[in-house]
Amino acid sequence: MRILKFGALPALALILGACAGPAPQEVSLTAVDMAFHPDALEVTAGRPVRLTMVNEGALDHDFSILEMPMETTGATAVAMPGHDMGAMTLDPQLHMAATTGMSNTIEFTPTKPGTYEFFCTVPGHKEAGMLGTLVVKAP
Ligand SMILES: [Cu+2]
Repeated sequence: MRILKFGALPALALILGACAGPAPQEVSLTAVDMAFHPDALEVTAGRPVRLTMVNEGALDHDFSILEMPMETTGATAVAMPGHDMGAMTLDPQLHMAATTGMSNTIEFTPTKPGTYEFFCTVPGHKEAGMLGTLVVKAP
């Protein structure tokens, strides 16, 4: 009986997981003044990505990609509570801000393999080194 109990739990988790669709690819990075760590991320096309950014800097930062073929569910491609984009002339497809000491999470599914640049849109930050590459691999 005991063996059956322990065996049934992972099987149940597997079934529940399958019902919720493919498991998201968990990716995380840290923003500091003025860089992203790491500055290179790698994901697989066609699978949902759950990206978390932790802001360990003293300034507000964001993670933005100007253009990338992707699927999103609703407003998840733009997450920026308390973030002033008033002076911004850019209109990034993917944009997530985190104020100092906070973290934020965004979800999207990249649909086309390639190498995409990400950067911080706060004026002067990209120039100071806040940029990196997101590599989307073929499935
Ligand atoms: Cu920044």
